[in-house]
Amino acid sequence: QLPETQWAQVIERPGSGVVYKRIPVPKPGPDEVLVNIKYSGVCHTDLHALKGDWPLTAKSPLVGGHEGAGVVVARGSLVTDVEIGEHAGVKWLNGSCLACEFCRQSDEPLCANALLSGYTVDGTFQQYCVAKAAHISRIPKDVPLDAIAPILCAGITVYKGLKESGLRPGQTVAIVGAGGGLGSLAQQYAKAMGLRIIAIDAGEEKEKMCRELGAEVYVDFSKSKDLVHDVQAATKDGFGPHAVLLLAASEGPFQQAASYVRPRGSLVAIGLPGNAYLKAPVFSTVVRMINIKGSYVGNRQDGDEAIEFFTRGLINAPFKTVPLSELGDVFEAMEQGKIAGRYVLKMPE
Ligand code: 8ID
Ligand code: ZN
Ligand code: ZN
Repeated sequence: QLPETQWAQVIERPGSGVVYKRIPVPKPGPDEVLVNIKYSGVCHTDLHALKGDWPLTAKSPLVGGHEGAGVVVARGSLVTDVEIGEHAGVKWLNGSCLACEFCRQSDEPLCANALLSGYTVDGTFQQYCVAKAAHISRIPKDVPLDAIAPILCAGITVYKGLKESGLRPGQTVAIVGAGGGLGSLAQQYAKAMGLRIIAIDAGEEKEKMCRELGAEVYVDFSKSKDLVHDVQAATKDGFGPHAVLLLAASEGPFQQAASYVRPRGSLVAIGLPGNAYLKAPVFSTVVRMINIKGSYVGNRQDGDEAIEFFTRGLINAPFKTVPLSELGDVFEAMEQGKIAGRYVLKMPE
């Protein structure tokens, strides 16, 4: 009783825009499930994929999207632990081999054979999406599928990044790109973890949102005359934040954060601007004992933990819902840096 065709947003060739059209409903393989997506968040990663920003080849034609929340409607013959009708999340990590050293040590995002939703396999900007059963996230039935969608990439990623930062309760985190999708959720996770927040982004709409989400200080990078000074001055002793979460989709802050982080502090690079480099002066990085690292989504356990923070009512970040057909407009607003928080697409009935 599943339909033969469905609505989807398709990138037909690299560099083309998205086309809203009907395509066939895919069939799950033996170890896969088919999820009837109800809502999908729009991540800046989807825009990077559209623009071909990264040194990583994407599938073509491609259905993007990797924050999909919906209902399991079919399963392959080897799938015994997922029931039809269960609520599930489809994430960036669509699948991994589960057998390599990284998978065995629960670093599945590092798997050389990982499948990436909305990049190397079709993602969640369609009504029916295939995912490896081992990698879907279970979503309790009483959780709203629109609000949980952004947790499936943005939430998991910032939660993992905060753990990777080594921050402890009472310490201060600077969140760069605090007004965006990842940034809005990072503030809620940071607050729930007992951290103090310096939010860095641009404009008054984002400032208002950041203050509501838990930021003690907002530094507007478009207005600040001396960002390094302003960020350090936001801490009581003037030594700066204990860690910096770099969530911006532009290179500038990746060159600057080492200058304002606290001695012995950490920079956690999470944003993925194209063709960008991290830069830090060797001398001060050594004598100030700065730690610089990357953090990439999260493993299955991180995913479940991030969802649990949400189901416990600790995570409340704003999102706007529009129909799947309006994805092109969302990308345009995102390109211009005009989105405070996240957009979530509602699939047609
Ligand atoms: O696993 C990962 N590492 C991972 C997971 C998910 C997303 C990485 N990402 C990457 C995306 O590919 C993207 O590069 O994180 C980045 C942010 O994704 P997003 O939160 O979905 O993007 P957004 O909603 O557009 O927010 C970006 C914010 O950065 C601000 C913008 O104003 C916007 O609010 N920003 C920029 I662009 N330049 C800034 C600057 N110089 C800045 N904020 C402060 N200083
Ligand atoms: Zn994402
Ligand atoms: Zn593997």
